[in-house]
Amino acid sequence: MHASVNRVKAAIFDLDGVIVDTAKYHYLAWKKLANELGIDLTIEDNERLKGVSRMDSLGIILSLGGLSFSEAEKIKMADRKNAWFVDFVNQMQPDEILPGAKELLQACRENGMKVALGSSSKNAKSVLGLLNIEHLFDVIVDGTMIKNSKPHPEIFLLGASLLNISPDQCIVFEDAEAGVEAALAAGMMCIGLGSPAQLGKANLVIPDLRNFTVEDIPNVVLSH
Ligand code: B16
Ligand code: MG
Repeated sequence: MHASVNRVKAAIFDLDGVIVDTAKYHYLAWKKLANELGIDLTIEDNERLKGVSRMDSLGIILSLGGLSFSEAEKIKMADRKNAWFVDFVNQMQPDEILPGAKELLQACRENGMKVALGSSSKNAKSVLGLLNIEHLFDVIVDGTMIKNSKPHPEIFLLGASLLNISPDQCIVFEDAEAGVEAALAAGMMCIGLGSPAQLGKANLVIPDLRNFTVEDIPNVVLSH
């Protein structure tokens, strides 16, 4: 008998907005920068920044205001935004891990699945360190390791390859439209966390991980 090729053997988790509520800190820091430039950054605009690299996010904000700057000026702006973000993150408490996230990471591991992080953030490792949850990941792929940020599939394909698992045996948890697109482009199943209006392309959309257990992962074969 052939094993199903789509048996899910690995879970790849986005960080901001999936494991920890840092998405709100990215928003606050970008909003502060945007407001200084006379640009209004709404919650709706912010959806376009989720999962997107720091410099690409700045590009989207500047285009909202119809502004353009030299590369050197843009790097200074992005550095200022990052300093504000890091200040917020350094004040974060371990209870800011999103409900259900740690339990799901642990349950995946206990059931023989591989677990990876797939985050566009260059701050991902320090955030995991602050929360003391690095040990829950077999592989960590972050914004320092990739050339193309989401919606490009590079981040998830690198995660699968480092785990040594075929992409069609991976499932991705994402809160961003760009992240859902990246997972699907990588040939992976994707569970969207948030609103179906935003994440409708995902195979399944749930509000958060609160009531989601390892048994709810489609095509998973549990070892317990
Ligand atoms: P940094 P994720 C993404 O992380 C964030 O969603 C996005 O808003 C941010 O711009 C990006 O990381 C880069 O972050 O400035 O810290 O390098 O959602 O892919 O975990
Ligand atoms: Mg995210």
